[in-house]
Amino acid sequence: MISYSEDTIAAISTPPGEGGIAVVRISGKSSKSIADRIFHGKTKPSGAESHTVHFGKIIDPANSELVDEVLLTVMSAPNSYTAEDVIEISSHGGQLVAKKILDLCLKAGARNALPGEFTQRAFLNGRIDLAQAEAVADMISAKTDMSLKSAAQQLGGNISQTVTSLGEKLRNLLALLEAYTDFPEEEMGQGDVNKLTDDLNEIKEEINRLILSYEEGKILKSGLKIPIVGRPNVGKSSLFNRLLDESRTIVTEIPGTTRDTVSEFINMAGIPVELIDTAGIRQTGDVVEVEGIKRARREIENADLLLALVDMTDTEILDDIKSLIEALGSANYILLANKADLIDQNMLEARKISLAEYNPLSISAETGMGLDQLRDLIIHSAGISKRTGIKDETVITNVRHRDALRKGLEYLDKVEKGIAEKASYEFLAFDLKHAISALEEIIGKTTPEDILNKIFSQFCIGK
Ligand SMILES: Nc1nc2c(ncn2[C@@H]2O[C@H](COP(=O)(O)OP(=O)(O)O)[C@@H](O)[C@H]2O)c(=O)[nH]1
Ligand SMILES: [Mg+2]
Repeated sequence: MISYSEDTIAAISTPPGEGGIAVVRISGKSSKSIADRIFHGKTKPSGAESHTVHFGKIIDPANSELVDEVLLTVMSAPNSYTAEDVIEISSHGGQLVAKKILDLCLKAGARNALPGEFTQRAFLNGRIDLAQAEAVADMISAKTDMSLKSAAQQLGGNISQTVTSLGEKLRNLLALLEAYTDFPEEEMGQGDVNKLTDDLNEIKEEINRLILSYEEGKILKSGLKIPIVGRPNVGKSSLFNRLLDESRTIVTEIPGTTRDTVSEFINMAGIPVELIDTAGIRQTGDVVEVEGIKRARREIENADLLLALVDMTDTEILDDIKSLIEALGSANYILLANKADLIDQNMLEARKISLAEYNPLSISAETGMGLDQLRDLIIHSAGISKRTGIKDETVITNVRHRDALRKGLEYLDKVEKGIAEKASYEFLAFDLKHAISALEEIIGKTTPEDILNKIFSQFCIGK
């Protein structure tokens, strides 16, 4: 195995702030000798067995001052997170202690780790592939159990295995084609033509399924963005708060007080849902209000789904519905008639009949009426079954993976077309090779350096 770098890197791997413990992580050739210089216990880190934990003191070699009592973990190459020698020092919590220990490591010869550099080393040293490295970041940022499960499956290698097996199948076809490239005059036998087209179709189908799974995967990972829109005073903030089950925004009777947008993530049947309370859509001369409405428009453009709210007690509700629907254009929305608690049963039935064309769901942000149905509608619109949740099939959650699959599919289409048009074997092989390399970008075999750097720079420091 080639070691990726001569440098030894160090960082605080626990999040900033106060906590019970903080962890400084060191990785690289000199991690043990660096630990030897600052750690004083029964055993020297360099003499310790791999995967053992040692109690001792961190002492500043410059002035012999005690910094902290710590537990030090030794993990020898290649059985560590980075596949290099790794030392982890668990000190008392708080940024100051950890910062001091990190400083001592730097003075003793380590350098500050870049964001994601530990994971990058794990990748470059061949311990995990790129899709798995990305899964590490997804696990850290997962917002619900279901997003966590899909990231864990990716870290476990489900995408890597799927891609590797597709790559192997394509390489078999490539071998078949290359056998013919030495005899360009010879026509391909019917049996081989059939095998090639059948296999190609099967592979294309699988790639297509993966591409389509991104629609679900995207939702699992990033969730649904759902702004609540409607005229001032229809109850947007009340609904927002009710759904959040806590009061974060001011609910008031003065129209237009929600000047900006407020957003919050909630967990709906395993899907992370970002609810956004927006300022009302309406004409106004007030500058601040105008800004809020502009922002609401921006939210509408980026929305997965909108909750379009009207007021059941409003005598001009039909006009309001019409103008709201017009304002939303082609966006995907659920129409809600709020404050249904304020009108009696007869009136409610009459309203339902007169609004039948638009079929709004009657709700009350005040009493909670209709909100279970609303939640079901939202889950349904996400295309994820509430009962089964995430399937065991590989689901693509990363747009980079989807784009690589699309690129691979385009090349396979070319191969297919080429076979039909009896293109030269070399031509077919050329496109097939491109398809393979597009797919293998997913696991990092063929990924350009700049894309690698971009992926790892999005990690936090210490990971
Ligand atoms: N009775 C009743 N009052 C509601 C309901 N939803 C909102 N309200 C009231 O309507 C007023 C405006 O609500 P608010 O949420 O601030 O509307 P927004 O301007 O659309 O955000 C407040 O006085 C709320 O208490 C509801 O379902 N039933
Ligand atoms: Mg409001």
